[in-house]
Amino acid sequence: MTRVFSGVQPSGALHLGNYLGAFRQWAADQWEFDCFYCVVDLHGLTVEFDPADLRRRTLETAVGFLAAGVEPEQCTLFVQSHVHEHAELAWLIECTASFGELSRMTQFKEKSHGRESVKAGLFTYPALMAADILLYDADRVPVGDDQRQHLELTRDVALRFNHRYGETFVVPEAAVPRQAARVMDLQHPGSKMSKSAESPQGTIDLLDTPEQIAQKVRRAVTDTDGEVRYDPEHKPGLSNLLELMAAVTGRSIDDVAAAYDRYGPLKADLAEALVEALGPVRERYETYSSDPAEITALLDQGAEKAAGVASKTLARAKDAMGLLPRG
Ligand code: ATP
Ligand code: LTN
Repeated sequence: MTRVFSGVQPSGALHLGNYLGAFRQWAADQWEFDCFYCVVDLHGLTVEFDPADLRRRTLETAVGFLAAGVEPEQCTLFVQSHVHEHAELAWLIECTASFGELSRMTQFKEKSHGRESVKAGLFTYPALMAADILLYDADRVPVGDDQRQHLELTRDVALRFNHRYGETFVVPEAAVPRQAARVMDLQHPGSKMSKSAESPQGTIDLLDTPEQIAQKVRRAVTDTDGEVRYDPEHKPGLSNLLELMAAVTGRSIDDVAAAYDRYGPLKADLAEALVEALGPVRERYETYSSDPAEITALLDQGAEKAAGVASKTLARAKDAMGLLPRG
């Protein structure tokens, strides 16, 4: 059966971009494929963090998966640091990837830009991500558009490793959704909607109330020419709203654009469609978060299952590279 792997960082409150660009697809994939979903807390160490916040957000992110409809009996849900093989394989990957190719990663360039002090782990981040994926022999990796380059690197490294040391890894493919692969910030439509956005008004949080959702959509930045037309380059704000409406209703962007001749009604209908789509997510979030002990137990089971797969792949990779096995 096709194996799926994906991960999300415990770096903040989950938002509409995460849901439409990632979680929604992951929840659908679980019925068709053998899915491994991971809260990548080790990746969370690559930027500034507070230890108590990290711990809390790791649990919240796991609840976010469940809220989005990921069912623990249907897939393997776990926390990255619970399976030590991730950190170990990452080192082997760091010794396979080159300094030059890691230097070309745009996420590294963006996140390190203008900073005085940048953690070494932020630079080697893609090696850890490649390890996450390769440990599970994943064929398919559903991610948003922003992660394409990391996936290309993972493929390059897997091919290089197999070529140098013998067939060891499955070479994965990115599965980027056709719609909503890049949901933009409602206030700054030139940037992607992000957990770390400057203005909270630009990001729709998965746990926003219907009133908050409606207000953020109403205040979304558009333009002054008043014409409803899909044109991301010249009309980024309005085009983002059209894309969101298409993603949330399953209609095509052209259909949506043809149905409106003014911005106001589009915004009103979009707010309503979002409230409807996110309502069940919020309800599930509340149900699950009322029982943290249950979440801990689920994550324990997930880690055990994940470790069973990961330990075999790691042993294979160490052996291929010529590391002396213990007697
Ligand atoms: P940040 O918001 O701090 O940039 P992030 O949300 O990109 O972080 P993750 O939480 O690890 O980082 O992302 C989880 C998934 O959500 C990834 O598959 C990512 O591609 C997807 N994703 C994130 N932002 C968007 C967005 N604006 N549009 C579509 N997909 C997104
Ligand atoms: N880099 C990803 C998170 C991530 C991931 C992974 C995604 C870490 N490891 C493995 C897919 C597969 C991000 O920032 N969205």
